[in-house]
Amino acid sequence: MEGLILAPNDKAKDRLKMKRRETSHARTHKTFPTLLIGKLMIVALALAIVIWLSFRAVLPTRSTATTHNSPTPTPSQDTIRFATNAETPVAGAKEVQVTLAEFSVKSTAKDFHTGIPYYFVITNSGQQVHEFMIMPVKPDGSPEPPGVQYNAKLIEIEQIAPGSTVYINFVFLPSKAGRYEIACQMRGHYQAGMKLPIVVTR
Ligand SMILES: [Cu+2]
Repeated sequence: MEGLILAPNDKAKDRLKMKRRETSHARTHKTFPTLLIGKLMIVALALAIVIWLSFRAVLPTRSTATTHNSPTPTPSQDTIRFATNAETPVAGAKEVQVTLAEFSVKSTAKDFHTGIPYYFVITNSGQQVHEFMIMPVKPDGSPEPPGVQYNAKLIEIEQIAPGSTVYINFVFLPSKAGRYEIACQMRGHYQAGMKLPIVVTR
């Protein structure tokens, strides 16, 4: 606010101030490139921190997905099983034979109970590659939307070659009681009939 209303005898002082201000302005001009680089560095640093933080926020989800993708050697107490290799039956496991073909799913058991270890022996007796999935259906038995089915799947064994057999131990958790389908979700296979309703009770 200084300098808005000036007494005449203040004019000299004011001129002096102006001069000083000019000098400091010139000084600012001299250091301007340095200041600009400094500011840019701060902005870049802030950006780097923001990017790093957002990556950290995304990473835990990713690592969870990776964990689920890696086959577990022990019988599952978890909700999702991924396995492509052979397993031997755990003690007391009930064997269930599943046969995949074009385009059908057959199983020696359709009624399952929670808390019991099942040993699935899954054979692809067809000419094409198939997969073994256990995915939920609605309480009335109609399929959930594909996204819901896929996200809530209990087991997924992909890429079962023609003529090969895969083995997996699985325990249905009590919280997972409900209606499911053994299905193959390879392109068009589910629609062509590769689904079998099963029921899991407590
Ligand atoms: Cu299939």
